[in-house]
Amino acid sequence: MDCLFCGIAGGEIPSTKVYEDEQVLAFRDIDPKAPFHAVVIPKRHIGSAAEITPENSAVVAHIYEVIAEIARREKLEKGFRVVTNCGEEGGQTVGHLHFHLLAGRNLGWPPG
Ligand code: D5M
Repeated sequence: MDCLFCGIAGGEIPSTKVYEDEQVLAFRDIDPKAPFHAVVIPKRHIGSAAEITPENSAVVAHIYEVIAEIARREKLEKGFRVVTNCGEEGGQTVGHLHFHLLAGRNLGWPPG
């Protein structure tokens, strides 16, 4: 399977890591939309949020623990936003489940 984020998780494609454990990798977004912008992924391939099932969902809870840990490490005490784009109209461009972690400015609502 040709998947960009599987390549990053496997180390074949370089990234600037902000967190890593056995199940999860977080790295700096290549096209940041906020002063702090990381992408948090499960290392094991899940195509999108639409493919989360009872069998693979445990990693999603772990990802939210990781996000809280990154927020502590990066001192995002003023707040942050977590975004998952899903599918064409949801704005997903990479077909591997990922969570954008954005912080460092006032984030507008609703999103575009
Ligand atoms: O988000 C996909 C995100 O992935 C988008 O914000 C750019 C980012 N991206 C794409 N390629 C790379 C590499 N090589 N390193 C770091 N970040 C990357 P989506 O929600 O699918 O539009």
